[in-house]
This record gives sequence, C-alpha cells and structure tokens, in this order.
Amino acid sequence: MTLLSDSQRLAPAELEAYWMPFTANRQFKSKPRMMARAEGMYYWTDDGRKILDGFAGLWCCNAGHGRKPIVEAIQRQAATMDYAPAFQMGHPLAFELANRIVDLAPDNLDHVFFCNSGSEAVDSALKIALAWHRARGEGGRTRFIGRERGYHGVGFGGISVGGIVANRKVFGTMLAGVDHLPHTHLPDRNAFSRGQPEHGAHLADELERLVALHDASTIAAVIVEPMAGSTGVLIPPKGYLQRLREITKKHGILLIFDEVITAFGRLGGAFAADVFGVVPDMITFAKGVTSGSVPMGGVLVSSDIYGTFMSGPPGAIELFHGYTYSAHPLACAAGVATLQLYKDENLFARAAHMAPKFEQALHSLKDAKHVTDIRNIGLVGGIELKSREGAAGARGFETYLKCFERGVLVRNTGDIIALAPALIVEEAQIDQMVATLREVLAEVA
Ligand code: PXG
Ligand code: PLP
Repeated sequence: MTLLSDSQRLAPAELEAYWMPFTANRQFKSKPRMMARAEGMYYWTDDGRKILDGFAGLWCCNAGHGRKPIVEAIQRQAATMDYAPAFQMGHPLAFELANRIVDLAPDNLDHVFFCNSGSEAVDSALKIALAWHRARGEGGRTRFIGRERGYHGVGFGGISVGGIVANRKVFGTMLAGVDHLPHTHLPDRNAFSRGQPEHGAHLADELERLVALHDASTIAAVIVEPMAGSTGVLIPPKGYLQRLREITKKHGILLIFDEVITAFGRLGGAFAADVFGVVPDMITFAKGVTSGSVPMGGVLVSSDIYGTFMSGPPGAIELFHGYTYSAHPLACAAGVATLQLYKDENLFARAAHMAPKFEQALHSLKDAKHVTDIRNIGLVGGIELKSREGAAGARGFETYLKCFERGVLVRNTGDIIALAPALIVEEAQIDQMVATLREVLAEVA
C-alpha cells in the first residue's frame, strides 16, 4: 500500500479533502504546519524541525509523547482483541481502568461511565443529571447553569452550557432552559496573581440570584470547569468553588466539575477537586486519562447517584445511554498503562514540584512587550496580551506562529497565550519556552 504521506510533502491538492476542526482551513492549507513524529517533550515536523511541546499536544499528553509502556500496551491490546461489544458485554480492562480511576478520585466518587471524548463526557454527565432527578421524583429539575467563558466541548449539550460566543452563535437555540453564571476574570483586580487570585469569590453568589429567578425546583445541575482552560486560563478566586458547593448543596442542585483539562496531574494533584479541596457530585474527564494516546473520556459519579439508578428491577437497563466505543479495549489498555506510568514516575507530585519554577519563569515575562497579565497554577500558564487595535486575536496568533517557527509549540486563544507542558518537563525546557516567548513578543507588532 502506498500512502500520500510516503512522499516528502503533500501536494496542495492533497490537502483539500480533510476539513480541519477549529482551524482556518484556507490559511493552513496555503502554508501547512505538519507534525510527523513525537517523543517525550518534542515533536518533529515533516520537514525535520524539532519542536519543544509547551502544550502537551492539546492539553492532553500529560506523560509526554510516545511513552514506551503506553505504546506497548496499545500494541499488545490491538493484537489480542481489537474490540468487544460495549452493550450487554464487557472486557476485564474496562473494569480494571474504572477501579484505578476510582482509586485516584475523591472519596465519594466511585463509579465511572466511559465515552470517547470530553464533549461526550459532558453530554453524558448532563443526561445523568436529568435522569437522576427524574428517578428521584424531581423530574421538574431540567435546567442547567453553566458559566460565561466556559468550554464544555462541542456537543449540543456542551455548547449550551458553554459560554464561548463563537461556539454558540451560529448553532441555533441549542438546549432550552440554560442560564449562565458570570465568568471570574477580573484583570483590574487580579492581574499578575500567582495561583488562586484573591478577588472574586462573591461571583459565586450570583448562583443564588439565578436560583431565586428560576426556583431551585427547576434546576438540575451547575457545570463549571474548576479552572477554565480554553478561554485563557481563568483560575478560580479563593473561596469561589467552596461557595458554589455550598449553594448547590443547599438547593439540591448537582455540581459537575468539568475536569477534561484539569484531571490527571495538570494542577499538581490527581484532580482539581483535590487541589481546591471541593468535591463535586460528578467529574467529567478525558485527555490525560490516556495521555492523549487513544481517545477516551468518562464521567465519575457519586455512589448516591449510581445507587439511585441501581434500585429498579435487576433485569432492567438502568440508563439508556452509551457509545459503541464506550470503554474501547485500546483506550482501556492505554488508560491502565498511563495511570501506572503516572504512579511509577510520581508525575502528579512532579508537576506540583515543578510548579513554583514554572511560576517564577512565567512571571519573569511581566515586563515583556504587550503583556497585560500573567496567571498560573500547577503546570498551566496564561499570558494575556493587549489586543491590537481593531484586530482582536491577531497578536496572539502571530505570537503562536512565531514561537512555532522558533521551535516551541504554545497555544493562543485570542490574545491569550496558554502553556501546559507535559508533567515530565525539565527546568531547562521551561526556560526555553519563556526565552522564546520573550524574543517573539519583542518582535510581534
Ligand atoms: N470540557 C473541557 C473543560 C475541555 O477543555 C472539552 C470539554 C471537550 O473535549 P473534547 O475531547 O471533545 O475536545 C474540553 C476540550 C484549547 C483546547 O486549545 C481545549 C480543548 C480542546 C481542544 C483545544 O484550549 N478542550
Ligand atoms: N448513527 C448510526 C446510524 C448508528 O448506527 C450509530 C451506532 O450504532 C450511531 C450513529 C452512534 O455511534 P456511536 O455509538 O459510535 O456514538
């Protein structure tokens, strides 16, 4: 079999068939950026350039790229059993992985529903919330509360509770009955905070206002990212998540943490729930569970929620929901090997240990050109740039491009540069990321 990619570079016509996601297709295809290989902290492009990965792929390759135990587990599983039916049938690795995730998770979260992405995890969690209330005789609880600037993937559920205008505005009315909390980004008061910012816990009290408006009896769940990643690294103000927990509990509303980015070490603990000391009723996860090697996502639920579903006739299917590829054998093999690797190399503690060095390095950019704010927690950093007059996002994108040209992969969301290196990152590599950013920021108009 010959492949298009056997030739050195793809011809322009060969780039047409693939409609790329969240990408400026025509711009990309006029000047492609093509990755060919990855190992550890690095990518290599198709023209042989070595790129330091400052973003763990897309917030997902937390153990670094091409890690041998994960690769071998996937290879072994592919040769042993490619697929097993997900409905009314099981395979041992699915149970193994669920047990390992539960062992890592906060105490009362002890059941896992598997799917294949963060978007599916969010849809699953929202559906579980509705079905749970209904099973308890509170079927009137159908509303969801999300948050401005939240990202919960791209399913209709996720964009409905999400708060990114561009991801919503052309897609009609979405789910009915969704409302939003205000976002917590207060640059005037919190700029250049290290770790959790001081100001903004009061924004959680807006939930009381929404409860007063809609009445608690109509609200199923509140969903938030404990740390909002996609919209530019918005770190929860001190006390904010605690307030959300108190208010949701008081009103019988489920609290869902969307930990697609924050789970599996990103903040220096297994889950953000541990790092912030706030335990929700459900956690959605994806990305880091397989270190990005095979698609997988899931929802962790409390025993209270699971137990409610398990109370009907024993022969009845308890939840009419699932995916062909729920707990796919390759993903489970990758997941088990990934969690073992995190443990063997103590990578969550390593992230926590590196966090102060990462913080110090990032904040050294305070006096760099265009920089209006720097924020960080664990191994996540956000550098906010002043937008160019009449061209919001252009400066961020040019910074991203120039960093890539100089061999460092970062991510821009509008004019915010995000960094999220794999948990194996070395100090010298952090220094290289920051030095490259400093050079590039000096050059970008
Ligand atoms: N929830 C959260 C909190 C996420 O960050 C999703 C759900 C959706 O996951 P899937 O697997 O369906 O993509 C995400 C994904 C970025 C970026 O650059 C962020 C995500 C994905 C791609 C890019 O910030 N987050
Ligand atoms: N569409 C059709 C026609 C299907 O048959 C199926 C699954 O059997 C799906 C969508 C859902 O696919 P998945 O289970 O991979 O989400």
